[in-house]
Amino acid sequence: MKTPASLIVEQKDEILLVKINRPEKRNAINDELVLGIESVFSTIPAGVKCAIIYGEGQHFSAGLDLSELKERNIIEGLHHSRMWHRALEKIQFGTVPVVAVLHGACVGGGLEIASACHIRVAEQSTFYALPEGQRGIFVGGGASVRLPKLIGMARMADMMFTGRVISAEEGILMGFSQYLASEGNGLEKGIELAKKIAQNAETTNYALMHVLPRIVDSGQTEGLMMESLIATISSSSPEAKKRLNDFLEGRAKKVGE
Ligand code: 1HE
Repeated sequence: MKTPASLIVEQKDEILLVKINRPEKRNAINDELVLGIESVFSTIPAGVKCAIIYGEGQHFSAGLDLSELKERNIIEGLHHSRMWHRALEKIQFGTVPVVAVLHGACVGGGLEIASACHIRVAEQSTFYALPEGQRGIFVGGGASVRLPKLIGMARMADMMFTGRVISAEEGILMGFSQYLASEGNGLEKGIELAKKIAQNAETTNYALMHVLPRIVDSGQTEGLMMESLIATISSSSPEAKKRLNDFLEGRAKKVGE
């Protein structure tokens, strides 16, 4: 796995911890980091069942490294945006679910990375913004596709029109993050969730990562057909049959246990 020093990857049993490690620049994402993210999420080691992405220092990420942006021409700009799309697709449509653990600034491209993950945990200090509006640019790392699905188009447009900053608590209410953690405890919460995710049948995690978003993007007729197909595939697996028998014979946990 080829990773720059600004991306630290550590495997703990079934969980891969991926840390953005550029705190002196507030984890601003330069090209090296984008390519590192693409490489890590394209080559998840065998045995890993869930990944966590988080940031070193006071912030998750200050977004795109603006110092690399100012000299780009049109065609370079297009290739750059498509590079982000490629890398973030590896997170969203890779081989394992990814939990984002957020704190401090989660802005611009940082918010785009978090939006590509499957579950978000926000520490109290987290704040969300899209400073692209104020910098005279537009989002280029997939936010216009992914963010409206989480918080709605009007809220995303407001963030860019007015520079609105969203707090961790507001982010929960808007649907951006699914869990709030006290300061310093986000990673622990992320690991707890990752361990649960790792226990699922792999076909269920696959369906949630790869089929559910396609169903949401399609019309009702195609969506319902895809649902029937994946429901039948999952329930026919030996793993599902074992889990169903375990419940029926009193060996499995009840809901909420
Ligand atoms: C940076 C960046 C950056 C910090 N690119 N160097 N993102 C933004 O517009 C957000 C810009 N950053 C900020 O508003 C603030 O830095 C923070 C609120 C995130 C943090 O504030 P603070 O007081 O903790 O740090 P700082 O003093 O502002 O920054 C420390 C250093 O990091 C400083 O460099 P230094 O050499 O003077 O020490 C900053 O210049 C540097 N730094 N953020 C480059 N973003 C796929 S397209 C996505 C498009 C976008 O993401 S646009 C949004 C960009």
